[in-house]
Amino acid sequence: MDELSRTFLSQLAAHDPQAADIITREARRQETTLELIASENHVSTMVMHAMGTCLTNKYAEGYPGARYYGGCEFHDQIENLARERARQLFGCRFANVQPHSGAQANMAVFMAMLELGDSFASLVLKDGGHLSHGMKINFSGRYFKPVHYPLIYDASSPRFEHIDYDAMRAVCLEHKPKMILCGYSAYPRTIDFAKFRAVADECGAILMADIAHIAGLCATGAHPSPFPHAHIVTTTTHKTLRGPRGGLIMTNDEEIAKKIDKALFPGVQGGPLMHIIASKAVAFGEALQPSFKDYSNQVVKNARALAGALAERNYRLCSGGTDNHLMLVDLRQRDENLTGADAEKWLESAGIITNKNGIPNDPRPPRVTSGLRLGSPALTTRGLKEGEMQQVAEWIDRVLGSAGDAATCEKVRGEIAEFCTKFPLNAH
Ligand code: DSN
Repeated sequence: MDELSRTFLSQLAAHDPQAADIITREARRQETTLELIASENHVSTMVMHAMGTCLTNKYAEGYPGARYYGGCEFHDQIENLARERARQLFGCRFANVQPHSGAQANMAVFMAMLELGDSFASLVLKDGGHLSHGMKINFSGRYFKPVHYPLIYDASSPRFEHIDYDAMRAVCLEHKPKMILCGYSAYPRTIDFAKFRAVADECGAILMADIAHIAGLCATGAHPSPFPHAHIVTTTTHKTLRGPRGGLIMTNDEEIAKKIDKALFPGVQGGPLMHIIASKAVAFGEALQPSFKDYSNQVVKNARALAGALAERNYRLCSGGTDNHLMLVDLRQRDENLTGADAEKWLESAGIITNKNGIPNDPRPPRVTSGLRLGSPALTTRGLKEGEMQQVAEWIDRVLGSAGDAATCEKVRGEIAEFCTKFPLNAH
């Protein structure tokens, strides 16, 4: 644990021992386990502590220079700093740093660009999409009309389980959606933003790229940028971008930027979380450093190394591998009875944190699944490299091969706790 957190927690222990104890045990959990959830990361000490500042005390509804409350001089400055750094990082003209989350960023875009009942196109949700891309009980599926484009499901195709761009075009030309969404939660391959834009132009649609998962890679060139292709880009700030939990919306179009600002506030949100915006500014500053480019490249190398090491142990990687920070493992080839739910549970008891995930055409229900989603961002932050990915794969296989045997899980847990001492958190 970093020094600042230690000092704070010892003072909190005197003030509120119950809360201090829970937070301390969570810190210990993070320190002694391997975090492989593709959407999670470990922020730096500075990003972490920028969140715990006096900026939380202020209402700053509105935008810099146009607030509804007095006393916002420094809130204007910090929000402008975050906006400027976001623009620089992604090479775009307008950034709104106020979304509390990725889902709220997406909601603001829907509100800005669509009317109730308008249609939009997105990937078949169970094949890697996100709930805010048209799930029936989400605002996006309840108040708007999603049409879905598929992956390639023909196992003989060299692009098996990649986006089917021809089918995407056909779906869009048939339904003429007002907006096309690309960007996913469990898609391990490069997204061809130019192809999406060509289809958007052909059918007169707006192209929205939700780069929540790959934002850090896009910012550093480890994945192609959605700009200039997408009209609107949304993201979270806490995944590969390694910032505080939050959202961000960007565009190059001034008219769209105005609509989005209005839709987010007062349309979707009230007071912005200014302490989080301060932390976003710090995180974007870190992401502008050359070392963040090295980090992002290593994230991709580590994912590839882990995927390769699992394939050697007879696990099938959906789509055949990965181009980014995540992989989707079809567990059935290793053991046809192995489910994602069991794998997640057994691995957690061994100190390996993952999430079960449906695979394309998964015959099992979402609470069971045949797949496991694994990602490299958090392990890369700790300093693990390709060599260590072999060891991680070996532990995963040992636990799953033992069917969660308690003695095996306990032994692996001990080995991992010992291993973790060599890769401390908050070393960056
Ligand atoms: N819940 C996130 C994920 O795990 O991918 C998406 O928002």
